[in-house]
Amino acid sequence: TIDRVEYDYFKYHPMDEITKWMTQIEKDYKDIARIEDYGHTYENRTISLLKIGLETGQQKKAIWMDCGIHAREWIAPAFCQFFVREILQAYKTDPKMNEMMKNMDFYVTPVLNVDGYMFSWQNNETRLWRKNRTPGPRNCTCFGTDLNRNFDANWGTVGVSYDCCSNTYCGTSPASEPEAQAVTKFVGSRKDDFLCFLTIHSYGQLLLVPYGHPNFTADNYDELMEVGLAAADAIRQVHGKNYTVGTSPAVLYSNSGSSRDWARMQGIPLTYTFELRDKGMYGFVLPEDQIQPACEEAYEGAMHIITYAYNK
Ligand code: ING
Ligand code: ZN
Repeated sequence: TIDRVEYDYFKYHPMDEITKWMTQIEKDYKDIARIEDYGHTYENRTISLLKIGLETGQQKKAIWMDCGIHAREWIAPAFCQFFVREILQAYKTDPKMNEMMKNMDFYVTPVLNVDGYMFSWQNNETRLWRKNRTPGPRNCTCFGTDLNRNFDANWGTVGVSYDCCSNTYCGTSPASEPEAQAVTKFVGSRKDDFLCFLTIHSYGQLLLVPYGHPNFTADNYDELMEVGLAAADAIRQVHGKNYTVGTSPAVLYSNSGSSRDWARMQGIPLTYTFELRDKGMYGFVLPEDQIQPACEEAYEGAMHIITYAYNK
């Protein structure tokens, strides 16, 4: 069982420990959890997810969650791991979760940008790395594409840079990056199954809805806002933290090529970006004593959206 793992969910973990943790989860929950490798990074590391749900022999609905698309946002992988622990525990004790596991599969990627995440663990100078680790094109000597500007969703139009040294460099073409291709292929091949697509970032305490482009409005914008605002209420009830809900242009600034916008354009109805704690006091270097409260509140927010999607 998970208790036997004795994994410390309230510390940050390097990639090798997260990989071992995934293997341990698969072992401890043979009947319900399975690792699926679905792509490779630029540096040829495996991109893996945990598929969690009961085998029914039928085509099931699905929930997508990815963490760690941006390297330095360490609270995000910590949240994906916490989320997995919580749903596996709830599955045993909560009849509602048990029922969900019969009808849906949860696909959780703890670290999408594996190369970038490992680079951010290298030393103090690399701790704030954001992008992946693809070398720049032609005579550009910088590294990395912003994976959340690289998806095929109004790619390269607003809130991006074509300078490969920029932190918001969008890459050479839509989904030019292997990490974006992996998600595009996996989710795109079964897009009708996914009820909801949650992509986890930090920081800012925001719940962002599509679209990042100011000229486009999601056809279910009202629903996205209503569900998002209720999720923010659920979050506030846990530790009193306020989350702001809205589109990127309404809340901060426009952007294009995000995975959330891509997923919505694929027809997945409920797609959200979570920006976890904090609001800038510690920023990307959120102290470990905030991992637990940050995860507890975000779990309630995520479960609100997932429950709505399930019951709809
Ligand atoms: N923020 C996201 C980013 O890709 C975002 C999402 C976009 C927030 C635009 C606000 C405005 O930039 C982080 N923290 O990565
Ligand atoms: Zn981010």
